[in-house]
Amino acid sequence: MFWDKKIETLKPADLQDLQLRRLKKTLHQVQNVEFYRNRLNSAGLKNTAIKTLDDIQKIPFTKKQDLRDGYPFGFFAVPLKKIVRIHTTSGTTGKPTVVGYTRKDLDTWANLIARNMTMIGISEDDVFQNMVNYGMFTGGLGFHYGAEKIGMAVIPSATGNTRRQIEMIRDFGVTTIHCTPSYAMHLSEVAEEMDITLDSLKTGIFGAEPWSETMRHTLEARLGVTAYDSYGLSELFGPGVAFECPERNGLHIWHDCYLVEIIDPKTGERVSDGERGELVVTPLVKEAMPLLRYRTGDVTMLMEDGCLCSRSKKIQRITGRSDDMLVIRGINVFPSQIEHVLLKIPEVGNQFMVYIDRINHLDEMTVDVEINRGYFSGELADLAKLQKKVVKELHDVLELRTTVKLVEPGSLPRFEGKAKRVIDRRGDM
Ligand code: DLL
Repeated sequence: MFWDKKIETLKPADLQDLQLRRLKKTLHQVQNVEFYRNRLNSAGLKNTAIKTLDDIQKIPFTKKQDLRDGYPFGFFAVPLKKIVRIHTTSGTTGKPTVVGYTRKDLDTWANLIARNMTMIGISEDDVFQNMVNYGMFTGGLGFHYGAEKIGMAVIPSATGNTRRQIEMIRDFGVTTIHCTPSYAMHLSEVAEEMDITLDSLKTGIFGAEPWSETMRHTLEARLGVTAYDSYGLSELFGPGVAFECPERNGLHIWHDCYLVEIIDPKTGERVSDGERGELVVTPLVKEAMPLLRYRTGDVTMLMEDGCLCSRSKKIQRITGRSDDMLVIRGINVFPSQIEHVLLKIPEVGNQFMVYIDRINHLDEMTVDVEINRGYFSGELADLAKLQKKVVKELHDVLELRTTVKLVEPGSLPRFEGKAKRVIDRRGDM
């Protein structure tokens, strides 16, 4: 199950040769970007300063804020007439980040997506429903063209109208779906309400936000799919950067296209394989918008063990972002940890919202969580017991006291794209 076997299974020495050649080309390409010309000049780095892959550590990091400051086209390394597509990130704070693609970039990107889908056995025999936003978000068009390249039947259903989505899966015999894990959860709830079992489904590709192993099991049981994790970010084309193989134990990140470093987010120093830190990537194949040592903000580690599939080093599933990690009364909390705890308690549903407030100078975390009627008696005494149980389980994992409110099933917001389950109101006070 290889799209490009030679490249996907390159021996380490050959891979390093290729990476170094591509890195040098990238360094040449960034000279077209004023930001990088100035950066490299002021760091005293001539082109000849980078002789080995390790020399890359001499180059300063590029941060998301740098890209924002370059709004809109400051990071383009080719004239606008060579750009054939523009995407932007959602930009939760400040200006969105703009990403440009040349024709060659779009082809490279589609090939990467095809690599990922082929790796998990998807072929031209499949019927693929792409249930993500088709606008500025890279997940829609990114997967669309990769899937078409393989030759399967692609249904560009995008988001919304969940009942219609479910009917299409049933009526068109859809075998593979792609969406955020939160939308997959919602889809499974609506399918249950409609009393429809989605028998044709085999594979679920889920990504664009962190999700836990518990969530994987829940989605697999409810939708009857094998669920795969897909990772990417707009600045590195979009989806397709890293993907699980059938082992489903870590994601293969494509080292021929992305030079990977893991750093301690505080010191900026590299950490060893097997140690957790922030993922920093230098893309090696981007034409329109080359980047050097881009800090993704995502927390992961390079895994030490090889993989049965003979592809190269994997990264661990992303546990969250170093920058949206919550610090509550000094304790670091990833929203994915909260989800992990809640999904293990059958009496509560899989929908929750977290609110963080500062009351009398103290951080307070409130978790609203839906009751699961199927598992819950409805007795008031049991309600109090359940509430205590959720508080305790959260405390055991987070080492943090929380206020838990049990709410009616169906009363919390549902999400079509990335879920926004944490509302930090501390800044509002
Ligand atoms: O989310 C691209 C994408 C689309 C990936 C579809 C996978 C599937 P952005 O909107 O730029 O791009 O957001 C990128 O989302 O830095 C991570 O913090 C987070 N993220 C993406 N995939 C995963 C994942 C797309 N599998 C940001 N696990 C990244 C955890 C993820 N977080």
